[in-house]
Amino acid sequence: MLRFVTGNDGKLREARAALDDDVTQFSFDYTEIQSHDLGAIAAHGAREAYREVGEAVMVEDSGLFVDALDGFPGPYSAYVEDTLGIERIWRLTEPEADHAAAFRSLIAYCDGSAFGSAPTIRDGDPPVAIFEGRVDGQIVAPRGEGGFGYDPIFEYDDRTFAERDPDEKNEYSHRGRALDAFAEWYDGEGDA
Ligand code: ITT
Ligand code: NA
Repeated sequence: MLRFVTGNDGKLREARAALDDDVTQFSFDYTEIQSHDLGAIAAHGAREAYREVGEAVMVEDSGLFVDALDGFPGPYSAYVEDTLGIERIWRLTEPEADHAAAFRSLIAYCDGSAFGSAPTIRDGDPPVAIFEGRVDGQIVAPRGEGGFGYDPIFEYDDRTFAERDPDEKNEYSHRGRALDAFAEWYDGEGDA
């Protein structure tokens, strides 16, 4: 059983679709530190959540990086979604020649132990294992009813993420890729 510390139902749905283990939502309002480094934000949250529950926890921090906007909204994606909204991000990008953007996902896992072979380990107490996923696409006018957040304005291979079901989105998405990297490691030894 894996505790996913998140208040975002879309993230939870995708983690459940991607991981064989049963994933439990754990509500804990960890401190989201201000950083350009999504891995540092997730690692800090995972450590804090682990100290609170004393059991294995997973935290995910993600964001949308628009090239023509110098990577905005990036680490501020959640705040910008709540304030400007996704339609405004499309409007800001529309006049630009380049509509390229990337979604990035950083998963942090902490179970209080030190890890031998995770792809990336954040030293500190306790150590945290980090897994990353990224997908490159285009910002477009909103289309589709599925997904969550910025999905209607993120097009990958002629369709937006909001035009795909969770399994299909996981095949290509930043989160799907980070979850795959996590699962490969976790099924091997994270669990042992
Ligand atoms: P947590 O409780 O897990 O922190 P959150 O929604 O606050 O949930 P983040 O702090 O990681 O998540 O902020 C991520 C922002 O990027 C948020 O606005 C999401 O809607 C957006 N986002 C992340 N992944 C996305 C995806 O797959 N599709 C669309 N939007 C996404
Ligand atoms: Na958040």
